[in-house]
Amino acid sequence: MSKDAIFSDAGSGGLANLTDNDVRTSWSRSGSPYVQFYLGDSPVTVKSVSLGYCRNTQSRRQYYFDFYVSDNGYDWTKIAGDGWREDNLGKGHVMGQLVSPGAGNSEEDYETFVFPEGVRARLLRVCMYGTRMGQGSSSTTANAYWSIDVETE
Ligand SMILES: [Ca+2]
Repeated sequence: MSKDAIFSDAGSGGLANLTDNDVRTSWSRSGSPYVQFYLGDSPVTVKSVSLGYCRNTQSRRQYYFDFYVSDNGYDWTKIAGDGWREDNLGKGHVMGQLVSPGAGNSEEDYETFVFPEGVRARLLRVCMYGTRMGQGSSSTTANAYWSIDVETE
């Protein structure tokens, strides 16, 4: 079986920037893309997923997303974790930590989501839904990350 270790429905450009352990390189797409990780030919336990969020020079941001897992690429299960922040729009997504305005990326803007015990899968998707912008309910379609790290065992 030949599968890309990392894949996106929004194209492959820049995807390596998410897994290069380099805070200076990032990946961004507007709209509702997903980034998919191929975890192995047989299911592995997903321990956590960590996201590195990109800043906006002017406004604070909080990203919206969900994590889904699958064994076959057709049937997907949304994961809900203890203490994960719910989005402020009532759409049932997860909302990331507050990212302050600023230039460039920061290692501070990194958040780890510990999965419930017993989640095993061959594929994992981070489905992205844009960004809360500022303090109210305004949002944008920006999805911009400098890292996505999937920890398995
Ligand atoms: Ca990077």
